Amino acid sequence: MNSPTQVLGACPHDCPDTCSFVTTVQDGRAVKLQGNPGHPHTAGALCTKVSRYIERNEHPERLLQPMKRVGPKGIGRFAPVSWNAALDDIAQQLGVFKSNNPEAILPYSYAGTMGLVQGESMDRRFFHKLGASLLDRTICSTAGGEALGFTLGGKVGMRVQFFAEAKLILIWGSNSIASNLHFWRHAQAARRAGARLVCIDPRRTETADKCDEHIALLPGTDAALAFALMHELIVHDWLDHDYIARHTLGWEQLRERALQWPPSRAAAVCGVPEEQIVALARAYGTTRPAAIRLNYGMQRVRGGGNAARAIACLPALVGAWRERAGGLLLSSSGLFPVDRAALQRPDLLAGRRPRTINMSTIGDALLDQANPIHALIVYNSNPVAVAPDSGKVVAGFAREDLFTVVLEQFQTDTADYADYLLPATTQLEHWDIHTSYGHTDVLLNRPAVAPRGEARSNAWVFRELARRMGFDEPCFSDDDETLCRSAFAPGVIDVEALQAQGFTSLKLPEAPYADGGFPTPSGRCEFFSARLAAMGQDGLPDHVPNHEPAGSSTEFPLAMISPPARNFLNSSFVNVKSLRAIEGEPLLEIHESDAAARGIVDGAMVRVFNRRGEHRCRAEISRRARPGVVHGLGIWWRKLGVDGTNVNQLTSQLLTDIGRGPTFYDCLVEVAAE
Ligand SMILES: Nc1nc2c(c(=O)[nH]1)N[C@H]1C(S)=C(S)[C@@H](COP(=O)(O)OP(=O)(O)OC[C@H]3O[C@@H](n4cnc5c(=O)[nH]c(N)nc54)[C@H](O)[C@@H]3O)O[C@H]1N2
Ligand SMILES: Nc1nc2c(c(=O)[nH]1)N[C@H]1C(S)=C(S)[C@@H](COP(=O)(O)OP(=O)(O)OC[C@H]3O[C@@H](n4cnc5c(=O)[nH]c(N)nc54)[C@H](O)[C@@H]3O)O[C@H]1N2
Ligand SMILES: [Mo]
Repeated sequence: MNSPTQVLGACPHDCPDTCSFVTTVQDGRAVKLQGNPGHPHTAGALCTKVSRYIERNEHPERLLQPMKRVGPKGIGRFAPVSWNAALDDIAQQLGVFKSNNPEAILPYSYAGTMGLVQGESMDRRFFHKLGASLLDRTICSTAGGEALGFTLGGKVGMRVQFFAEAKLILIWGSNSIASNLHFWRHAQAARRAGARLVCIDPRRTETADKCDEHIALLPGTDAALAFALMHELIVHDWLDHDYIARHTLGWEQLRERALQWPPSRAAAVCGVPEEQIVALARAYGTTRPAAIRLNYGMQRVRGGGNAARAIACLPALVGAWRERAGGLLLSSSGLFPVDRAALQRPDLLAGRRPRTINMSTIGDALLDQANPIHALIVYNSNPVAVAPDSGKVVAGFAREDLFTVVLEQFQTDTADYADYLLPATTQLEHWDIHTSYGHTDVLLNRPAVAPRGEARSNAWVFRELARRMGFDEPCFSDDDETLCRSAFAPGVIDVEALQAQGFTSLKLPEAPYADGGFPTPSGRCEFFSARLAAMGQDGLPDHVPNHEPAGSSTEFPLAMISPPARNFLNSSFVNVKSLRAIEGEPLLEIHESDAAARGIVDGAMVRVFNRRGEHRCRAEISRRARPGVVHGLGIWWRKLGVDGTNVNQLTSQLLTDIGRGPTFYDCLVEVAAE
């Protein structure tokens, strides 16, 4: 037996924490995986899911060889083929589509890995050169992200570690304990030092349980709450007039709008007691430093963009940005100077401007006969499970005339519809380099073990396809390590530190907007956005009601939200037995009054339905649910659900006000006992 070695890696998953981990390797096998104690943000601790990453890697159902469909689409029957045969045939078929109309080819990918190499390098080069349709990657964060861009100038904000020094923390639209555990550490440190924690979330989450106060507003009413807070800041003069005068734009107009929102009006819209709003405003107006951890849970509704803009105005009004422990953090990803032009090579489009297809409406896009998609290459995503309005998504994927290639680690719901299913490597088996949307460090992931079976990295697959299609630019021969090196221009990050310790921190000011200097066109926090106005939109934020507001329909009287389950990561890990055992089965949390009105007892099988479809699962009468709102915790694999559906059978393809995002949490349903 050789002595064990330790390999530094990075968690690839779509989570703000982006942990640094250490894999212990013995005789070519990963025997232990732990959080890196040397990385301050990870602090040696991993979440339950990723501490099971070896179980996921060694899973008996890992895909180990390329396969070709046998039998009808969707039943998931495949026969093994060689890599050469698969790649030759795929290249040949894509070549035919390319010569007719390359825009009939569509890549579909998201953040199955957040790695810059396996997620947005060789793949993008390949599709740019091909002239394929472009994909608008909106499924998660564009509503809030673009909204923040209009107000603050980008995905920028507080440094996460300084939350530990705040005296008031609003956790707004986030279940931090489940989905941002390493932020929660800082929030707890603050609380131990006397800070007050307020959770703003329709669901009484495990995070809400541990906060000092929980404001259980109705889904999609966050802007109304934010305006009522502004109203109180104004009438009590809890404003930082100097900061407003020097570092904001559009104050007079915003003031006028906010004055239309007395707490009583917001209380009626939000469905919460007026006193709660008044007390929150007082706390926010009189506590220093005050920090807001905004998160994407609040922007998956029609008015999500406007709500994010309204909330992003608050710190400037009270001058919270003056201190390093004050301000707001939605995402830190805009702080990383990634050289995307070098990684993705948009110049390979050579002046062509292919159409763009919104990934959040893939159901409609696949069923569109006027502008057909003939070939789909899916990687780092499981759209059949995660995209809204699954009835349509499934109908699209089931088209016999659609040529579908899926690169995957497992046979997901999407993989079942593949013509070719290609085995992908995991994070223990490939190179990558990572930024983060919750902290400000760059991480390097070295492969710890050899790929299982014939698994190959995404970048390898696109390199091989490029070669077969005769793409002979030198950039198509860059190997994965070279791709890692091209993510940042020379001198931008400390490469030596990155290689030695697995991470390197960006050099950033502690309180980035203490003296203004926002990355907006005006350099100010733009309450009023001339850019939005020029697009024909409201230049000021507003409360934009849901497409399907709670209480607006007698036929479908319940609002359904479908936030992530703690032990899954979107639809990843659902197939890891030890984690699935904790989650049990697909559940619908419902308040006892809503259950009683329908004759539903705890644990009963129920039908959840609306005009888009029906989903059966078990009901749990739960103190986590408020009256009028039910929770279908996601995102289960359809094939593991009761009748082969999950919550997305009910969600709609309607989009957000800003950012063309999905509206998963803007969804009315009715529930019936079986
Ligand atoms: N364990 C785990 N961690 C994850 C994920 C996972 O699936 N599982 N997913 C990862 C991904 S992809 C992302 S984008 C991030 C998501 O990170 P967050 O955006 O922080 O998502 P959640 O923590 O699920 O928080 C969503 C919360 O928003 C609440 N919510 C729903 N509608 C509204 C609303 O209208 N207003 C307000 N105020 N709150 C609302 C939900 O009840 C839920 O508790 O987490 C990442 N981390
Ligand atoms: N109802 C409802 N629906 C939602 C949400 C919700 O809250 N409610 N959340 C939405 C959000 S925030 C998001 S981000 C999306 C997420 O949706 P997706 O981005 O599709 O995320 P996952 O479901 O985790 O699927 C990622 C897949 O990538 C695969 N993968 C991982 N690494 C690699 C790799 O290196 N190579 C290849 N080829 N494959 C790899 C994994 O095995 C996994 O099957 O879902 C959205 N859908
Ligand atoms: Mo996400």
